[in-house]
Amino acid sequence: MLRLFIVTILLCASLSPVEAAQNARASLLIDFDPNSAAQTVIVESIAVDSKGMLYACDRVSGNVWRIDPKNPTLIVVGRVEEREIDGKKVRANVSGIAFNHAGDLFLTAGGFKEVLRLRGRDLNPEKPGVAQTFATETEGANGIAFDKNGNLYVSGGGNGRIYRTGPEGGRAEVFAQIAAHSRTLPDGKTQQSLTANGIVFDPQGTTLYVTDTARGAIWKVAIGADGRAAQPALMTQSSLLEGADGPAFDPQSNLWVAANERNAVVLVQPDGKVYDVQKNDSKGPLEFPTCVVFVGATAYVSNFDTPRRDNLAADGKSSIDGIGASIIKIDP
Ligand SMILES: [Ca+2]
Ligand SMILES: [Ca+2]
Ligand SMILES: [Ca+2]
Repeated sequence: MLRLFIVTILLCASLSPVEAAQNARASLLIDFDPNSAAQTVIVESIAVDSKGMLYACDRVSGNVWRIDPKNPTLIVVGRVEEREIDGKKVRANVSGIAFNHAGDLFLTAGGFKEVLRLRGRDLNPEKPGVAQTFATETEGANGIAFDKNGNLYVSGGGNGRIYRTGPEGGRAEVFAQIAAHSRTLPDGKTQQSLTANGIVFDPQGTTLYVTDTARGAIWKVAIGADGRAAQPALMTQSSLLEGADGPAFDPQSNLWVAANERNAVVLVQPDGKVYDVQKNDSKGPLEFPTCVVFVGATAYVSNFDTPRRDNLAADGKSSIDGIGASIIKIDP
């Protein structure tokens, strides 16, 4: 037993970070609806608080859940409510979710063209808080990130914009622009034109990384000392990145990206080289993954389970294979 342990340690020590990631084990953390594999729950992204708890917002029920990765059950701690707009019920359609340094939770609401906020004190299982408007004029609001000064950044999906507000929110301004691009997916009909999808800051909080789902690419937007954006620079483009979303840095400063179209999670080295970490067919554990977050060296990935490309079920039209909306854990 001890020998096995020592051999394992030596083996791990000799692995490169890429090999270690590729040898990591992917397993289910939580199935959002154990009674169904259909899209009864729709979760695009996960957030992590300072204690390593996970948070997710379901578009269908509007519930904001807290999930303890050590004891994974769904605890409702907040709510996102529908609105009546021009006589119709409109869902917030939350895509991105992130905490700021003060411990408040922010959610991008593409349905409202807004960013919503839940104060940390209102994330309460006894009396779940209701998310309120924080930033406006964020059309297509999708990814979300904060810089080291607490400014809020929001991606605009298909319009390629990166919006920004100060730490107090309010009307967003266009901070940077990823050039438009559209691509016909292998099904011959779906147009993929999301050029500004998931966003994340580097560990220094000074360069914003943008996943370009349409091109299968990563852009870097450096922020100068004057707070202005440099021209977006293409970091890398790869067929492995088709469907890129939900980026996160691992402890070695490699960027992990959910490649939703490919049912894969990929690793992008600082030099731009791209490798598959996990990839599988429509049966999972990855089912159209859309977001990666880290707690220590463990990656958590949310499954959106859209019926497309490598996630298309055996029936050729649904995503009913696998278990549906869920969170997957990738252990080092
Ligand atoms: Ca399920
Ligand atoms: Ca996204
Ligand atoms: Ca599925």
